[in-house]
Amino acid sequence: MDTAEKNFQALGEKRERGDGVVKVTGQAKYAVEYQPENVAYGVVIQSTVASGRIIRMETEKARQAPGVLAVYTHLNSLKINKPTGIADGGAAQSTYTPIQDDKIIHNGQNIGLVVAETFEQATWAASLVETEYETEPALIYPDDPRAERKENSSTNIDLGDAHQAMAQAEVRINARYATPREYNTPMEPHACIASWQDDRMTVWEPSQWVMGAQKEIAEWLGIAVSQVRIISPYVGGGFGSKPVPYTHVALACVASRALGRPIKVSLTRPQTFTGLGGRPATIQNLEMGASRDGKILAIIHDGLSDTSMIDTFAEGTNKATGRLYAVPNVYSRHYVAAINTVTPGWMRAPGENPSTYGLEVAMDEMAYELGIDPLAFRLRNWADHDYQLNAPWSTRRLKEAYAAAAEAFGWDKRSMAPRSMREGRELIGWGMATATYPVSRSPAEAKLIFHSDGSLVVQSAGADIGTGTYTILAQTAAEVLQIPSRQIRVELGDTDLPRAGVAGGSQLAGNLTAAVHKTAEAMREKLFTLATESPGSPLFQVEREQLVLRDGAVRVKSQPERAVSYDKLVKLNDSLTLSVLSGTFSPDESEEDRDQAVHSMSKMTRPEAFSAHSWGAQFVEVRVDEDFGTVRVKRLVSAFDSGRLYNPQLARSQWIGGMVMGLGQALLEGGVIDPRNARVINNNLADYLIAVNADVPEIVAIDVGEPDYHATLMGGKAVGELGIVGMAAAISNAVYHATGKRVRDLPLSLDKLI
Ligand code: MCN
Ligand code: MOS
Repeated sequence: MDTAEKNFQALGEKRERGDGVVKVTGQAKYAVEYQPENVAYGVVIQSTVASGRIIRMETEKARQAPGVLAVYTHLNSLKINKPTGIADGGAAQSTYTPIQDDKIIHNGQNIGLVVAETFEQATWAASLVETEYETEPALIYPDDPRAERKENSSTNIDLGDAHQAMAQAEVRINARYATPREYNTPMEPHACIASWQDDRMTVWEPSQWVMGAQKEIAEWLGIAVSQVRIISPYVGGGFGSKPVPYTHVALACVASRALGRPIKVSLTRPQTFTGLGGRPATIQNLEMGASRDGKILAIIHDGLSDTSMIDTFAEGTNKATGRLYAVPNVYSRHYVAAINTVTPGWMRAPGENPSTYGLEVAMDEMAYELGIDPLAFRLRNWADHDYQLNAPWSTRRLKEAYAAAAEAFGWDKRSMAPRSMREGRELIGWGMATATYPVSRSPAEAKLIFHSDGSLVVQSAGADIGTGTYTILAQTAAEVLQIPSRQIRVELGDTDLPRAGVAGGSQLAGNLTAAVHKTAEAMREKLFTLATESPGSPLFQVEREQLVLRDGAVRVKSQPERAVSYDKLVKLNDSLTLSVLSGTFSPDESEEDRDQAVHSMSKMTRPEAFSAHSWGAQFVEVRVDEDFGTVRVKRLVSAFDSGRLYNPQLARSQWIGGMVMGLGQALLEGGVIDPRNARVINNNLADYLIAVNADVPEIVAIDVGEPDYHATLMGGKAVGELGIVGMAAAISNAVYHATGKRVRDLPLSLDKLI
């Protein structure tokens, strides 16, 4: 028993990723690595202008090229129905349907698909298609006064009387902050295989949400959801870009149905920059008023993000504004501006990320205006409850986070004045910011199956996009059923498996550990029943209360050697397997309601009586070369409260992954749009820079959380997106401290510092 216990590694304990070995040894198959028989290859054609319409498309040369099976454009269109957008209770991020008409709304729009026997033949043929356009002037920048602006009222904040309080404030700051279009750039580009067979569509598609994909594809094709199967066991990263399929998937599906062959469509890296969105550009104006002694009295905060001509995607720049500090008067609005761009979408911490960029740089500016240490200024405005929601916090170990990170960083050795710390030619800058991310919840199901050899399988349709879902679900079942987590096989990412929602909004870990935990408890009951009610069981007619599960067996508590092992119970069950399907839906919920919950985000909720969020404190040291303006990040030291950690090793890896992505956002990332034609110029990983190993310094990530059972059943809070929140602000603040120069638009490239 002792050895088993040692290797147990149940929920809350460290262990390595279960999918690690299959990934690093190449055994894990990603979507386009499947090779269905008779597969053909599709290559998309993208528009080269941003606005107008197609007046001529010459496809004959392409059709005649070797190996070509078909060329689909709006001139010989295959029908694709409009999908329901996420905001309206559907799963589609964009309602754009390709090749249905001649209209061009953004540069790099998918306007055709060439299908051939090989990828090379399709690529060559696609280059032979000639397209002529009638162009119209494009709206390129979100602050173009001609761009239609819509208020995104769901994020309005009206607390107290901000305008009056502002007028009375002794100290005021007012500044404009901007972030550029940013791209998710997962390692695995977007690519799928669609296969229509026997009136069913099977799609291998890298997905953060297979049941959302299933719904959107069924809508595109005008077929029942049950006719669509999505297979996505492994995903090479998504970072918010793979919650839903995009238009190349629609094209693959209709082409497969028309040709009766599986079709593989892989976007090239450049095509991923316009085949889907990325984080929209944002512009915010933030005015803050405070008393001389450092109490914030009012915030007036207006933000803007860009969206496409046809869909409203809002990157709420005020998501954190009313929440981080005790500010009695807040007025805030967020607007979207429609321009000629692909519909933007989620990217790690949509909303919270740019919101804390503006707010947390403004906090630093105000701290300097008042001459108060930036950390002390934040503590002076400590919110003992959620002012915006007027609700108590579920847990908020942010003071502990500030203290732990400040101590580990050595913040007390900082001198306040800009340019006051240096080593040789290097200016040293120390900066900090606060991080936060909300806890969301959605119901889910899970199935547990014991086989007659005693092995256990855990099933859920949910995704593991590199986060650790495989591992923590094994750990959850291990804890309840008392078997080593490594002996449990977890199956994920397939619509044939039990219902689950999106790996998005940093909620899947909480949702699925809860569902597996409930299901494992139901399994435990079933094991007890079999042990006590099967005449062939050695524990026949023993009182249930006297039983426990331990070491792979049902045992009598007082006499642990009196036991019946799980494999025996499976046999007593008179079958080869013993399975339980359960989860966190309320038992009276209908099948339709359950379907709706996982095919849209309409059943996603936040804890009600309490305001539940994860928290963090991010501290950074930068070194700025005085002559060249180059910024190097020297140290990242953060402390986080994500409640209970289901696996501290994996949570840490998530946190530091977010921090590194924030470093890239601060210093490197930004789409460059050609002002002549609204084309993304740096549409590849050579020109669109993301942080690489050489950019990343020593990282310290400290856990200060404690279980929060108001937040989730298993006590954990959000992890996946937390680390990126506030990081760009902390780096900006450090650069100000080093140089005395306040840069308010990302990225902090050296041209802005010289
Ligand atoms: N975890 C934990 N304790 C908790 C919560 C989580 O130990 N209390 C760990 C678990 O290993 C869990 C992981 O953190 O698998 C992430 O859990 P969670 O915060 O619930 O996030 P999701 O499972 O919903 O994953 C999505 C989230 C989002 S929204 C983005 S964006 C993002 C992120 O995860 N994209 C990622 N992290 C990513 N990591 C990788 N490698 N690739 C991506 O695309
Ligand atoms: Mo994450 S941006 O919510 O997929």
